[in-house]
Parts: sequence; structure tokens; C-alpha cells
Amino acid sequence: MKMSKGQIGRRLLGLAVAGVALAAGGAAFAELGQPRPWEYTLQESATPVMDNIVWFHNFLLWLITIITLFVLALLIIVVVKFNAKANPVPSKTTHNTLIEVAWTLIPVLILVGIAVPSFRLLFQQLDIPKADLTVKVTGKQWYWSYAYPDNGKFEFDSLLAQDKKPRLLGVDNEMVVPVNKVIRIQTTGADVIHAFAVPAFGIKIDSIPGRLNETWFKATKVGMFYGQCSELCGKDHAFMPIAVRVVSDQEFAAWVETAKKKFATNPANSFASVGAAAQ
Ligand SMILES: [Cu+2]
Repeated sequence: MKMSKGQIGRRLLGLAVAGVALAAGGAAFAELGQPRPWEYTLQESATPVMDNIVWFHNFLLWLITIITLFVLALLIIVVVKFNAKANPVPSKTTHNTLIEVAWTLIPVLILVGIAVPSFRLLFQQLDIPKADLTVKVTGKQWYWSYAYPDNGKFEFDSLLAQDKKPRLLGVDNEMVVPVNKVIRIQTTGADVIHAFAVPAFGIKIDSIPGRLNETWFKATKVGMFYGQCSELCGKDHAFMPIAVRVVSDQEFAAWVETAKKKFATNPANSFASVGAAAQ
């Protein structure tokens, strides 16, 4: 069967529409808080800090793209217009005040334009707002421990669960936090340096033995969010995932009650025993 040009056009358009719909559907099904196959962008943001990291990333990407294209255009002009064949008698010009001032000032202004949002973001990350809840995170070879000093001082270990999805990210005991609350993370290392990182929250901070590092996040979406140890810490570095479950206030309160009982007899509960002994 022979198709007219119009028919072919409509077929192609139909295919394109189907392709776009499929891609959009794929994006909609992609799960929040974890990497997805063939991902080349940042993970979808779930905190105000990550919103700004994403914005800053895109801002710089546009800026560098425009600058690169501009320099490329200048190079092409030079190659085409000023090669020996096209321009046998070169000009002897050596100075041009206007252009020299411009190519000094414009880059300075661009750098200032980058510095302002960059410093704003840095301060937002480092200036921890009044926290609703503190979670103490200890990196260990090769798992994480989470302590809740504000909620009954229980502590528990969180280990990779081989049978759980997503592969190499699922854990036995997830860290649980309430949504839309400022969570202060205090982190340290029990043996070597680890790093606590959750991409969707825009946090990554070293967990260093003998030292307490602080960061914060305010998750604005409920769900599961995954991260990984981000400082090479030994043979099982790749197998100590971070899994954070963000829930409603009521669910959090209910979880605290069960967690208190569940982890009361945790022999590794040194934090709670030290806290109890001090009282
Ligand atoms: Cu590690």
C-alpha cells in the first residue's frame, strides 16, 4: 500500500506524540528519592535546599552554554575571516581600550552574578534553622546507626537488606522523620570517615570519628528517600545504604512508640544507656 505524503506525515506525528507520551509516563512512574535507569539529571528535589541546588545547577548550565557558544562563534569568525588566504594583509592594530575594558568587566560581572546565589545557597545550607527534631547519625563499618535524643533516646542500627528493593538501597530499619519539619542531623564516625548523603534532600556531610558534624533538611514530600555512604570507608563501602522514610506527624508519633519498645533491648544501644546513666 502506498501512502501519500500527508499520511506519512500524520503517521510520523502520531509516533512522535506516542514517544513523548511514553517518556512523560516513564517520568511519572519514576520513583521519588532514588536513582532511575539512564538518569542524567539530578534526582527530584524534596527539600528547599535541594530546590535551590537544582536551580543553581540549571542557572550555571545555561550560563556556561551561552558563554561556550559565544566563544565558539568568535573562534569560527576568526578562522573564517582572518586566515592567511582570506586576509593576506593582517591589520597592525594592538590596542582597543573599549574592548579591553569590556572583556575585563563583563567576566567580573558574570562572576559576581554567580557568587551572589552561590553564597546565598551556602548560607542556607550552613545556617541551620531552629530544629524540630535532632537525629544523631553514626557511620560504622559498614552500616549506619540512628539515635533519636528528642524522642526517648533510642538508637538502632540500619543494615543493608539484600532481599529488599530497591537493590542495594533497601535496609532493615529505616530512619523515619516527619514531613515539613526541620530535621537537624548530627553525624560522627565510629571507626573511619564515612559520609552521610541523601541526594533528594541535597545533603552530603562527612561523618568523622571524634567530631560532630551538623547539617539539616526539611522534607516537603512524604515517601522513601535513599542515599549512600559517600566517603570510601572500606570493603563494604558500597553496601551501607541510607534509607529515610518521610511520614506524617501522626505516623511519626506512632513509629516513635513502636521504635521505643522495639529498640529498648538493643544491645548496641550505647547512646541510650549513656543518656540514662547521666540522668
Ligand atoms: Cu562508608
